[in-house]
Amino acid sequence: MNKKLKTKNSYLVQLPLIAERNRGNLSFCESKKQIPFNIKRVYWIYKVPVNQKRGGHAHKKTEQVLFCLQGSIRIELDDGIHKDSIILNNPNIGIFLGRMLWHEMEDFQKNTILLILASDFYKERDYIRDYNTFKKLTQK
Ligand code: T46
Repeated sequence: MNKKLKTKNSYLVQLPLIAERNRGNLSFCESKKQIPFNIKRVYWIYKVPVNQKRGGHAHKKTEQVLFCLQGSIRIELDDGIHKDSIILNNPNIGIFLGRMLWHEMEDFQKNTILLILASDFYKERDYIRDYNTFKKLTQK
């Protein structure tokens, strides 16, 4: 069951979990199933120093799902009106980030690994990296 959040265009993605006694766990996701778009890009973030923040931007069109495969982070979401603060610390539960959501990742635990599935190729022009610009666009 996916859980909606206060911020628009966002929800928690619960993946299938195959937990086998003595063999460990397996989770999976597929395009247009657990992931609501065709995956065009995969990237991962790791070896982030504790106390370092990342993110601090919104995407005009790109949609993404983030999974914390190891460790823990807090992700701060802001749609211009509502805010959410979510801890990601379960490889089985991701977060869908749709368009126009300001997001910051912080409180990285040591050795955290974040995996991100994206709906589009990397395009710097898809980023809004200035918060005031983001605010203006979301108040329209
Ligand atoms: C996001 C959060 C969750 C590339 O060349 N290709 C890529 O696919 C990506 C993602 C980044 N880059 C370059 C752009 C910058 O020169 O890598 C550098 C670091 O990117 P950035 O400072 O945007 O990294 P984060 O961790 O702040 O944000 C990243 C993604 O960029 C962003 O889309 O939503 O993770």
